[in-house]
Amino acid sequence: TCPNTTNVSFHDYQPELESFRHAVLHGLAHEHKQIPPKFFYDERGSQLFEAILEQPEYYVPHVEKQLYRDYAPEIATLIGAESVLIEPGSGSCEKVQLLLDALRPAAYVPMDISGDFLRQSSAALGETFPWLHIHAACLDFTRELKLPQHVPQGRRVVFIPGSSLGNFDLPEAQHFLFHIAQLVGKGGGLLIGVDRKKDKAVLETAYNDAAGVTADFNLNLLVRINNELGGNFDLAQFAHYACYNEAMGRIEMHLTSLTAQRVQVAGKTFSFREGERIHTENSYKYHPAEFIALASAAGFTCEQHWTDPANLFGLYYCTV
Ligand code: AVJ
Repeated sequence: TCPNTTNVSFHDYQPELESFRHAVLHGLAHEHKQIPPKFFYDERGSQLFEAILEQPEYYVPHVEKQLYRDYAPEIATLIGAESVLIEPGSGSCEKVQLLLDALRPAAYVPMDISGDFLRQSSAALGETFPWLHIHAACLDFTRELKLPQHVPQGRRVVFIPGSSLGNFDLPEAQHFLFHIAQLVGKGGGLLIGVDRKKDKAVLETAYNDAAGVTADFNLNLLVRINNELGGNFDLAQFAHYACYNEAMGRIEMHLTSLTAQRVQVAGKTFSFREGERIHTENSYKYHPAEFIALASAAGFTCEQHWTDPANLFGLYYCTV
């Protein structure tokens, strides 16, 4: 069969790829060694992340998808038909599919930094939903949020599922929400899924799955450094470590050096003490009242929020 993708347009804003080399050399030279989480997502890392989403302990996608199944009609009533639905970091466009039939937007604007992935997922979505007008935008949404030309008029609603906001610290998160408020304008909306604060054991289990997929995902960063930057990390000498920092309200992921050792990266030498860690990710959790306060500081009013029976995850609809 010949795929009909005439309902899909693609706009390449050629996102500037921040240098992995610079981030690693800079991050490892720091007294508190760190590498930003966005560098997890090379091809293997993206595959491992998809596998994390399948782990039973990582409740986030399971609970969130059920919220969309349960509340799609109510969400659609709040948003109204003929909206322009914008999804920064759309990835596989999986979750939006649970809303499209109820929502019937005038257009869907998936945004992703990975051009090939965006092309594939928007073409596939266009086949599943032949009535949907898709305007895909390849860009780095942490740097710029812009809509392609020829996107129709209509209430603009930004959709951020998956608790992606959790990777930002508070000032960054407020800044990001403020930019979204500007993009959607008066009358515009934000539909956002945000993980909640909860029992430490539940959180720590979610980031320490029994199959070890999250550990592989974390350690893949060292594989990537070895392959792309001529590194010589010995993977057997580092261990995945994830813990809930209750004072900061965040899951932290680290890679712990199991011995005192030296490692070469791009011709430079870095030494590790036994037990020294590389901080690779923060995942902030929010009580509903905390998220609502953050959103209102950025110019949003929370119109409605939903949670699952176990109070694990929060879904919010906010307007400007
Ligand atoms: C994609 C940032 C929402 O923090 O829960 C999952 C990433 N890391 N397991 C999260 C992640 C380890 C995820 N976010």
